[in-house]
Amino acid sequence: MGELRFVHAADLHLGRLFSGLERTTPELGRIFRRAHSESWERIVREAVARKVDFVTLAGDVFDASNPGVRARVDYRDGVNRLHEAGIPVFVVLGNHDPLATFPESLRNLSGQHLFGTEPEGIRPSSVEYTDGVMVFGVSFPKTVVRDNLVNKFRRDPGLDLAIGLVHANVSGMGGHRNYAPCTMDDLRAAGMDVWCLGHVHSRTVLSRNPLVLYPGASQGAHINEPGPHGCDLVTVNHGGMIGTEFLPVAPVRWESVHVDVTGFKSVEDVMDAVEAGSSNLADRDESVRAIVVRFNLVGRGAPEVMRELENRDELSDILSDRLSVLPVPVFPESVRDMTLPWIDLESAMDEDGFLADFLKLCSETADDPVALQHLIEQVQRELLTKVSPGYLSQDLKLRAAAESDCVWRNLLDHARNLTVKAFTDPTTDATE
Ligand SMILES: [Mn+2]
Repeated sequence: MGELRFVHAADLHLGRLFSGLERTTPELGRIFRRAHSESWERIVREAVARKVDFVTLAGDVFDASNPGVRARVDYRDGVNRLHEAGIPVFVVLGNHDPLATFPESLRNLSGQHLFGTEPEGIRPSSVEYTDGVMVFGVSFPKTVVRDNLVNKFRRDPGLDLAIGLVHANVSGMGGHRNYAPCTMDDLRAAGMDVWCLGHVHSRTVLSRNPLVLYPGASQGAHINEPGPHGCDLVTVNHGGMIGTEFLPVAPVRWESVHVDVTGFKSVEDVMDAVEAGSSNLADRDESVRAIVVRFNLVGRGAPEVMRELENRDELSDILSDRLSVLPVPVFPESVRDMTLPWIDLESAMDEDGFLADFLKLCSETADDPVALQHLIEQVQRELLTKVSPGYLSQDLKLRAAAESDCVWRNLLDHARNLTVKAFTDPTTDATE
């Protein structure tokens, strides 16, 4: 077998719009509206420029099961460009774009192989020695798939290279709906050399041999999908060695930035610090055209400064104006007050009254494993019934959180600080 290279991408979510980014300039608005499509255009450009043997897409190509015209046209244009360059596309569908409702007009595009709802193996016609290489895939028939799809895959004997393509949740990865669940053992048992997966939106390499790869969503969609996003270039060399390289393509980057406001005398100082913290965020990533940032104010701010910062809308407007002219424009997603209360918590605890009782309760709960566990269970129960797991912050990804009391202590501290600030008047309790 000669050297083989292909691009693997997943979770393009074409047609998805960012919510909450309406208050921006027309230029940034256009970048935001086009971000998901542009990430797909760049995947196509990378594949053509690198003359890869084929492209694989592992589900959630579209954000909606009935995608709009623009998303359909953008997808079709990409497949056409690849076809003109002699690069076939292998596609399986996921929970956002299951086969039952996949647009008729896109089912039989030239150069596209759309897998059905039973696993099958296809030999890429573009690859030399095609007999030795097969791509196996299966699509979601409908949105909710509780079956183990990976168990149905079987490698054909005599193949040099078997690639499995599926939208699935391996080992109940936190923060994602448990569709098409499977385990690492299931993946190994199927005998594939490479598993090209989709569903988990942050890039994750679960194993090198066999290569088990989630490339992540090609464009992060919100603050809990931060950092670079893109696709992977998978290479199989003459000796059968398999490697993969991440290619960043997302034009919009999400980031959280901590700004320590301790010692600042004015809101102007805070603005300058925020601007300084925004200017080098995309230093080494030339694919980024705009950055959306959540600013977390930390430390202990002077009461008069913090009071002025309470007008978040005005603050966001000013930041928006100042940061949109940076070389890589920055848009403030929000400004969060994570600062410490103005009062001294230790001495407040020694006094009488509601605040002291509240502080004692917080402190006792943090120190008592049973009480902390009780609180964790209560919070998780509330969150799980009301919030989609994708929107929970990294700290609340339940698997990690359950194993780490430290995460919960930090959250408890944060809740305590917010409550104390709500109950204390900075103008009378100013201690600085
Ligand atoms: Mn997805």
